[in-house]
This record gives sequence, C-alpha cells and structure tokens, in this order.
Amino acid sequence: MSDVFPVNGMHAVVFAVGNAKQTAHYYSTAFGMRLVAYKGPETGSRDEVGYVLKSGGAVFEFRSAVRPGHELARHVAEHGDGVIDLAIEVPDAEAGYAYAVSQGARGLAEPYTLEDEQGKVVVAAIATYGETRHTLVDRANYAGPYLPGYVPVEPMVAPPDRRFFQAVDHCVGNVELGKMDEWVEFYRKVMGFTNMAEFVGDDIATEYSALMSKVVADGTRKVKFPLNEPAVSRKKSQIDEYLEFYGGPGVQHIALATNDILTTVDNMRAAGVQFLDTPDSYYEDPELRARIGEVRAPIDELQRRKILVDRDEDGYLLQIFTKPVQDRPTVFFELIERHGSLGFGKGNFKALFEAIEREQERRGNL
Ligand code: TYF
Ligand code: FE
Repeated sequence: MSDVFPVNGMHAVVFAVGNAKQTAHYYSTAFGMRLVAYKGPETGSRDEVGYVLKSGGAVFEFRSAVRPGHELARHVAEHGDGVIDLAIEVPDAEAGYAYAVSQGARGLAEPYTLEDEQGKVVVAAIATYGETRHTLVDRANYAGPYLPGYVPVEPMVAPPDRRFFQAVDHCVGNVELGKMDEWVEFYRKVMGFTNMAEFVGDDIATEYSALMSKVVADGTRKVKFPLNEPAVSRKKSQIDEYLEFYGGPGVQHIALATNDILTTVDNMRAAGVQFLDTPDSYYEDPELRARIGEVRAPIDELQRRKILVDRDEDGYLLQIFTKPVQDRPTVFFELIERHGSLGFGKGNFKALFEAIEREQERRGNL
C-alpha cells in the first residue's frame, strides 16, 4: 500500500504557557535545552512571544500572550500551561491537508506559505482531540532555525556539554471515557496511522491501571501517538484527574529519547526536576530480575535513580517519569532509553500506575 499521508517526523511540540520567558529558562536549565529562535514585540510580533528550544531533533516552542484578550491567555486560563500543537513535518503540507480533510478531519488552517530571507515554509493545520491541533509543516525549502518570522538567538544559559535527550519518542493524549477507539480510528482514517501491538486491555484496566491505552504510529514509526482513556474501576482514574484539571482532553506526556538515562536523570534531579518514586520492592522482585536479564547498567544503579526496566521480544528499554511540571496535575515527561525494544514499557504499567496513584492520593484526588 502506498503511504497515503507521508510524514518526516515531529516538527515541534508547541506549548501555551503563562510566562514563556521563564518557561524557556526552566527548559534551558532543567532539561538542558538550547534556545535557538525567538519572536516577540522586538521582531514584529506585537501580541505574543514565542521561544523555541532544541535538544538534538527535539524542538519545543513556548508561546505566551503579551496583551490582554489574547487566545493564548484564554487557553492558559482554561487549561493551565499545556500543549496546543503536536506539529508534524511532512513532505507536502498541501497534499497532507487535502487528504486529511477529505477523510473527515476538521481543518483549522488552509495551506499557506510563510517566507523570509531563509526561504519558505508551507503550513496547514487540522484539529485533533480537545483543543489540540496538528500543524503540518513542509520546511524542505527553509534554512532558518524554526519558521519564518522567528529570529535566531543565543542560548539563555550555556547548554550542557552533552544533550540530556536527542529526540521526541512519542506524544500521549488523554481522551474522554469511551472515545479512545474513535481517536484510534481518526488517526487510521485521516493519517493512515496503524495500531501498534502495545495496548492496555480491559483485564489490566479493571485490575489496577484505571485506564485503557492504544498506540497509533505512522508506517515508519517516526511519529507515535499513544491514546489513553479512563477505565471504570474502583479508584478515580489518573486520566479522570487529568481531564478534570485540564478541562478536557489534551496531551498527557511527552517521551524524550536519551542514550544515557542515568546521567540525564542525575542532571535533571540536580536542577530540581522531580521524578516518580519506585519502591525498592520493584528491583528486588525475582520475577522482574529473571525477566529483564542483563541490561547495560547494574540494577542497583537503576534502583538508586528509580529508573524502570522492561524487556520484550525485540530488546529492552529503560524509562522514568517526571511528576507533573506545572501547578495542575496534567502534563509530565518521560525519559526513555531504548535498546531494541519498540514498546512503551508494558511490563512497568503496574509499578508505574501505583506510583501515579500515590501522587494522586497526596493531591487528594483518589
Ligand atoms: O506512553 C506509554 O504508553 C507509557 C505508559 O498514564 C504510560 O509511557 C501510559 C499511560 C500513562 C502513563 C504512562
Ligand atoms: Fe510513554
């Protein structure tokens, strides 16, 4: 089958935040990212600022209003700091948009061209869950650091010698009860994405996770979007907590691919980032030890840092999750170091969801 909706990869994760200047500082110091581009009143953007930070192939943009009555400020008032756009780089934004809309996607911006001295970019946008969008970006003919209208800038602080992470591995959305399969179908129909093997089924959902989850990805697996919905269970689902505090569906977590998760966790912890706790019993479980076998670091080094391990047919992965990174219990990050495994840490779901529940309990939301 020909690829009906070819993609090159993630273009950027775009956040609407209350104070982009300070947010850019946090991601510079705590996530080791490098500020590369900026727009704001000084560059002709009278109503809003945008700070663009990179770490290898991972690009985040933080946008804020600088005047009252702006859509970005409304979004922040409603949802708190959050992700407004999972922007995807495509070889042809016009063709991608036309195909998506013909398959039932809601168009938010018809294809248009942005231009400056560095070249031109064609963009278009479609709606996805909640108030989230996918901007489709064709930047094959652009040499600038981000998009036309943004100027290159020096980093805010000296970037670390080695990057904390290299790429966005996957972006997870929380949707309402009973809607997961509709969104899986949306990505199949509109983008030709297929279901990956990993999912949380009814049995696991009712037993301990209080969520159902499926993963869709493009044919090349460069863009991976897991989707969660709350499951009916004895406790309040972590997904319900998110939906309540975010005020609807939205992006739950961004997973960042690293090739040295031990050092990255040490650096981020030293900068004040908080990670979910994992009990010592996780590492002492003989079943886990037998299942994971030999990994690249001694278990006690992982245990000291609360890093989780999972193995499947293809290999293994190391992963860890931050606590929510803003006041509301909404968006968080995952660090993931893959060694062959294409999964999402299914074997860790129980330990992970128990850790999340302990946090929910501390917040009085369980
Ligand atoms: O992306 C994933 O599927 C894993 C597991 O609320 C996960 O990171 C799934 C749901 C969730 C937290 C993590
Ligand atoms: Fe994940």
